[in-house]
Amino acid sequence: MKVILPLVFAFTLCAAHGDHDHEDQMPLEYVRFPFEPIYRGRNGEVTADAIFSGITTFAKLPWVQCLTRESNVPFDIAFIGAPFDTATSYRPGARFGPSGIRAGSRRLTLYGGYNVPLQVNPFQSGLRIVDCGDIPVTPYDNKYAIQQIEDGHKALLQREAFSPLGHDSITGEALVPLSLDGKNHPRVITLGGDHTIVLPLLRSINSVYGKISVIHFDSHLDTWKPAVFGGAPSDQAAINHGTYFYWASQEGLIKNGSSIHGAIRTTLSGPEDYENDDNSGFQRIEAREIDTIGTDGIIKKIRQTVGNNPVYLSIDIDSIDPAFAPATGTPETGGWSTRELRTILRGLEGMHIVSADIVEVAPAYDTNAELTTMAAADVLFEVLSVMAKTPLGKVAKSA
Ligand SMILES: [Mn+2]
Repeated sequence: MKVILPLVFAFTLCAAHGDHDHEDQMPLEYVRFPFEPIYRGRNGEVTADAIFSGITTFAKLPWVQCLTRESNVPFDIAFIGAPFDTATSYRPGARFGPSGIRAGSRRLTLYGGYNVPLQVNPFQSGLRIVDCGDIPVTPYDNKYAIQQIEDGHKALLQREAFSPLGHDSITGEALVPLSLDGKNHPRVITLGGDHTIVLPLLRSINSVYGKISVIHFDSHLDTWKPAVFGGAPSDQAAINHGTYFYWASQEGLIKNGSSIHGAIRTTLSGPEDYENDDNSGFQRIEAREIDTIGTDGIIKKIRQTVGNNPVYLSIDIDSIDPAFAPATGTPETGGWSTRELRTILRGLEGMHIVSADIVEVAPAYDTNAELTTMAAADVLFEVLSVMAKTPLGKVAKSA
């Protein structure tokens, strides 16, 4: 089996890419076909590409220049980096998040990528999954950078997906898309960046899905009023990684009542921060609730709140305890373990996650063992697996 899997994967990618004219613009063979033994030594022996060698994309997926000369290449799920960290309140450094997370993801396909608890291999699910590199983001002008992120995300999200939606697994009926325009759009997984990037990402999501439910894992609320978080000395300073959900709510991007925070444990300016959070449309799960209701109880709360609504998933790496993920902008003790967050994410199977992100990974504060970037990559492996198992559609008559 171990011998066959890599060849199957290589064939799948090969077939998926068909005869598009971008073929000769793809980078080195070992990036396109991460398992395929392509190098033959002088005696004709085959040497498999090693997971620690080569140019690092997320999980060694094919690199497609989605925003520039390969903008016509369709895909089903794309990873894209948003290296922005100029709206952080404490430790900067998340601009290196995308490259750090990619480095932490190198080993994801070492054994083939089969997710045992979810019983799926997202890399062999038939979906075309690519790494689009990073959105160009200026570190000199936040307003301009936020626009760049929105435009870059829209450029990916607003195209049509590579694969058809397929049929409902129970009834066999054809699925129809959840989008406003009735088209089948791809899913985008963004590698942050500080959490401010979610404001332009939600603007992009809004252009395809309208008001969206949000699942937000974070030790912090991020719905703070600008006067409370940062003091808002200027209009631009008022948009930062503690206020972006306040603005998203003000702009009508968030579906009230079916959005929820998980892993909250921040201190507050006062109880009124929770009133403001209520007004921003969120329910809350405190980090400490895991001691009483466990991961099952947390999954249940999330599913009851969000239901079958299309949902955007935003994961701050600081939802995980700094013992497991120290390399982040504003660490808070008393968080969930990496294992607990991964279990909770697997519990989202079947939910309509339209796109996702992981943010606030600042590799400079990591241990030599790369704990945080590895945790971020493994968390995304769960998200990718859930996406691979759940088509982004509904049965027409339930519309
Ligand atoms: Mn946070």
